[in-house]
Amino acid sequence: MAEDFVLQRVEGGVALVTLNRPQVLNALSQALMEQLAATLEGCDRDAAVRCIVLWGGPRVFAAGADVREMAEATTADVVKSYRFEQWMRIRRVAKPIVAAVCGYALGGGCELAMLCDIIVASESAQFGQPEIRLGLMPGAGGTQRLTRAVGKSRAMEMVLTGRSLTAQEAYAAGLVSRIIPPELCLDEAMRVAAEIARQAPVAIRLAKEAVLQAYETSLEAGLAFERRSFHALFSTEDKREGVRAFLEKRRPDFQGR
Ligand code: CO8
Repeated sequence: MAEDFVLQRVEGGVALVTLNRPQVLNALSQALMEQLAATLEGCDRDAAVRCIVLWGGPRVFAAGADVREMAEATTADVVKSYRFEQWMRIRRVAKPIVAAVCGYALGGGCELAMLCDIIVASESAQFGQPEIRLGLMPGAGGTQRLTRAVGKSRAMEMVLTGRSLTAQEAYAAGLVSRIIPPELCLDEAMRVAAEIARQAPVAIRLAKEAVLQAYETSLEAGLAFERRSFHALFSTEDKREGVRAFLEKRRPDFQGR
């Protein structure tokens, strides 16, 4: 029987997805990444799920790619491997993903947290790209997403020295949206996700796409993308329901139409 490296449960519109290789600090083996990509794609297709929380348990988020697995790999092996496709599949998940980061988020672990849409960090969180200490460099977005998130100088220092950011430093740099005591970190991420899950699903989807466009395009093109998405929402039932509920001073009941 294959091991369950990824666990999942759904409650109240929120899917909680848990990395489950605690004995190796959730090292991101290809098997784990395959299960993770498939699980997140499943959540994306599941109408009962409106938002996803990804966490690695109370002690660690993920200590990076599985170094043992990479030990003997050659350039040809990694070029031919399907591992980058797994990351692209996660990137294509349309529903919002909130990362709840307790403890280490290193290397691929930091890159995985950054692939999520919001990072809620425990006071114990540490974010780093230590690949340089292995004679490597980040390979799943670290040089790009980290630089956009924390700025060139800090990203350069982290990537070139392997030094980590504490939760406080990550918060000050804008990498994470909030810092929470360790025992409350998951609850807080679930609360944020539940709040997102109550919003209009089509608006949420277009809004996530529009924010991500800020990474991809010029300001002019991003503004045009935003405007078209804004226009599109005017034909949804949820827009009518949201506005009517506001005027009638009641909570909206969004149906995703
Ligand atoms: N891979 C494999 N096993 C790991 C990893 C890892 N990344 N991290 C920890 N482990 C294992 C250890 O080998 C150890 O196993 P064992 O008990 O069998 O010896 C167990 O987890 C516990 O680890 P430690 O005893 O080392 O725990 P400590 O608390 O002493 O240290 C650290 C914790 C500081 C996190 C330490 O484990 C460490 O430095 N880990 C490696 C961190 C690292 O270098 N990460 C980057 C890896 S490279 C990478 O992520 C490239 C990403 C590119 C992605 C591209 C994909 C397409």
